[in-house]
Amino acid sequence: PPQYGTIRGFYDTHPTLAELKAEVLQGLACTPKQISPKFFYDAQGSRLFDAITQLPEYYPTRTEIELIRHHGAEMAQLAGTGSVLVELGSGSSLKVRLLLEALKPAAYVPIDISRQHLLESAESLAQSFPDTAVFPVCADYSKDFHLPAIEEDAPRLAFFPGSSIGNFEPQDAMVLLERIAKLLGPGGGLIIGVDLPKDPAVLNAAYNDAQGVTAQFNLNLLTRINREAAGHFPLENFTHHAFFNESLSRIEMHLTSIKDQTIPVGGRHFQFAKGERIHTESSYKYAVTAFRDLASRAGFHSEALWMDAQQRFSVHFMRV
Ligand code: AVJ
Repeated sequence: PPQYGTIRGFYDTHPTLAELKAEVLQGLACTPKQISPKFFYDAQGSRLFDAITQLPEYYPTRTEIELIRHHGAEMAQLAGTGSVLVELGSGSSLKVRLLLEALKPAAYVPIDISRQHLLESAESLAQSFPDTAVFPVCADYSKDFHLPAIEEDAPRLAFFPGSSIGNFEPQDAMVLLERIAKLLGPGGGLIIGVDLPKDPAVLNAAYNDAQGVTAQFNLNLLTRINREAAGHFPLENFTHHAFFNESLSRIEMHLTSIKDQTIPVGGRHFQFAKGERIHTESSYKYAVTAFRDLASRAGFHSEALWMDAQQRFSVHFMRV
């Protein structure tokens, strides 16, 4: 029999070293060079991201938490109780704690790419909510993933906070939302956090914090590639660059080579010109109507919207 207060099994489809290596090599061979932001989240990257969420300049996390604190009861009302709650990119599972009391889901399925971080958060959450069956799934949700077969007839609810949808190119975001809609089925609900376009100074500060934690987070990608994909990046030869691209309504993060250099990675050699960049992250910012249009193309209609007084961040309730 399942033990209460602990996780109920663990579905591990963490990307393998070979997959990481292949994707990294492929990205470095592109022009311009690019590496997916999903690779930020090794153990150290997950810790650095948690540190980012505490920074004075990084408004998204605290703004979204306030929205959930103030409107969580309404969100739960729309969602209904007894559902299977699936969270994409659950990280430390801190935000979902604010919803669980009111939601009383039959089961909670946190999905994350960061294995150790996921397991620790899932265990801790299971202890706090002994009546909720917790089934962690380690997976790359940007690819096809499968859910454990639990409570097959319970309605499903997806929770996708943090504006992580903004890390996808709009077309890919639409495809991911379509997959979520399929996973939920007709009538299924989605609570999704979406960062809003705003004063570029506020956006630029959020991704260029004074303490340099975001720079460390970005550079940690090279440390990880050195360790896991036989890379030889000298960290001191690359710098963090982040800026708001207004015409595309996205923050871009890059790692910029400070000089001409050749870097061996996984047995291959990559040439970098001085000033050449690796594009490591895009973070799209969607106005309310722009996001509704995108989601409606994926089969969702909008049922509710919450924003803070300064209109920095939005949380949508959508239904298939
Ligand atoms: C919360 C993963 C979407 O784009 O704001 C924070 C990650 N990158 N600082 C974001 C991030 C740099 C983040 N996501």
